[in-house]
Amino acid sequence: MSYPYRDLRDHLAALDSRGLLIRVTERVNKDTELVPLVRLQFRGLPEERRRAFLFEHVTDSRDRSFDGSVAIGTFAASRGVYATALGAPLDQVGAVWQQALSSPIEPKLVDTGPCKDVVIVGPDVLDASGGVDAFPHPVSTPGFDNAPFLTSPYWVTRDPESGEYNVGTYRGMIKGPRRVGLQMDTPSQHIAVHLRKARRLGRRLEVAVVLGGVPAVGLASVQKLPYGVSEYAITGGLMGEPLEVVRCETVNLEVPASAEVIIEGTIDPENLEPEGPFGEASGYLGPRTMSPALEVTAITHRRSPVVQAFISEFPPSESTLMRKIGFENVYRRFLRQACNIDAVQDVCFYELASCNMMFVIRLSDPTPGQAWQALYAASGYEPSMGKIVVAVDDDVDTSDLESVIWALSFRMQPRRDVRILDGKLPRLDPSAPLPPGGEIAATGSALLIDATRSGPYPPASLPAQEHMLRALSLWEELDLPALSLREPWHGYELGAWTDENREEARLATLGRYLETGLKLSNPPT
Ligand SMILES: Cc1cc2nc3c(=O)[nH]c(=O)nc-3n(C[C@H](O)[C@H](O)[C@H](O)COP(=O)(O)O)c2cc1C
Ligand SMILES: [Mn+2]
Repeated sequence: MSYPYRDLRDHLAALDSRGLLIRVTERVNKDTELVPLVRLQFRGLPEERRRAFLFEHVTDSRDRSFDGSVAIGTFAASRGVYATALGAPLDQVGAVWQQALSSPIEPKLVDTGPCKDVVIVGPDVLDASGGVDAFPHPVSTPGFDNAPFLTSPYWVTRDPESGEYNVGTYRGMIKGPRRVGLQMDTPSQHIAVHLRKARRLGRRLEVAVVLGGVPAVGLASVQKLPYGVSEYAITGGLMGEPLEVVRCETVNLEVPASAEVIIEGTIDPENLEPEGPFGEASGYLGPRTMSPALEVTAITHRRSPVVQAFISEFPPSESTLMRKIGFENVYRRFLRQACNIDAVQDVCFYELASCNMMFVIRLSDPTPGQAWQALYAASGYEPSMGKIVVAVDDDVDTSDLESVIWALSFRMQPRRDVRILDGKLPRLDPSAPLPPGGEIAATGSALLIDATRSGPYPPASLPAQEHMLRALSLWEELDLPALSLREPWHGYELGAWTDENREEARLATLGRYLETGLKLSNPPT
């Protein structure tokens, strides 16, 4: 299977043909109206009814009009939108990710591409064109954010020592025609590693910020991959073919050929300046931090560019849904392959926990020790992720939090089954103790909970499957309302059940319970 899109525009056409795109032709102000309109569907519609938006007539609070449009929610307004971006049926999303992670494909260099339609180089020309501010970047949280931020950028950099590529999504504050602030959540972000190395070598770091292009780049760019794994190669894995890249004008970097906008420049790793605050996936405004800034040397773009934004901030959002799907696949593979825990079936992340704070690992018949192995290993993948990590058995439906609460309530004893680990990075967590300087430090902790059954259990107390199946046909005959059944929907044995229990239950279904009554009377009469 090869990837169906050459660029973002092909993907928008696919969304449109599936009824998943809302085109807005009315004038909409990007500084005040645009994101609030899209936000409403995340506060007022169920996920399956949410759609992507394309704003075709964008203005701003300075009464500017823009040659181009704004696309938002186009990767993950809903699971259907995400599957469309991946170019796969909904039930194949996991399989495509597992394939991409196990079979990356390196990008292919081509001579030129649509991202070179317009080339703007040099400080004076950039300033005269408006530079990065000439594009309709929306204000995400009007009333609280202090600027428009790039929310869907792919920051392309190379390891200053090895030359290896990294592509990561980090928000960018629009500070001037030639200046974009870079915010890094944690020192473990890969661009932060590149900046530390550049600083040690006494060099500036070359950067290209990509907007748009084939959607697969963006799905890889927000993914938590190990350091040294190239997101370009994972993009190729997702596409089943190499990503086409072109050379930049002013920096030694290659970028997706069909991108809408490329912002080239360098960062002085010695220079930090205030950035933010900005609405975050924690559901709160994030702090103002001292951060580096990109000094722009060139911009290249397509004619009438489609400027993409991710709707992020308060969860659930496009950001949390795309990270949920990504993380679930990365953690599953990590626990099963790298950590050798075959009992792991899947890992579920929760959008209201920003997909960083809480996750539940589902294990099938774990052997002694495997639940703790999975809990410690999952906690070890990334210092800023996993404040609450829970292990459950495979009869728990992790996508249904009520089912998780059932496991926590009757398969867990706090004194025996809970551990608290120290040394986590409390990312965007206002409840965490702040060290005196206000700098991020490992002052967070993690709660690990083994909520798997610790031994044989009595049966789940629902009627046995044959009786529930019979009930289902009766239900239909009686023309009762359509059901959507929750797991579990019938009883099943869990080890603690004897031949005698089984026989007594059988007799009861045959109406012969008085025989059991007699047996259980003292003295028998
Ligand atoms: C909408 C959105 C915004 C994000 N903003 C930031 C950000 O401002 N800073 C940051 O460090 N990570 C941010 N992330 C998370 C990173 O994209 C993620 O950690 C990714 O793994 C970074 O790439 P890396 O692992 O190569 O460093 C954001 C993710 C999304 C989906
Ligand atoms: Mn990376």
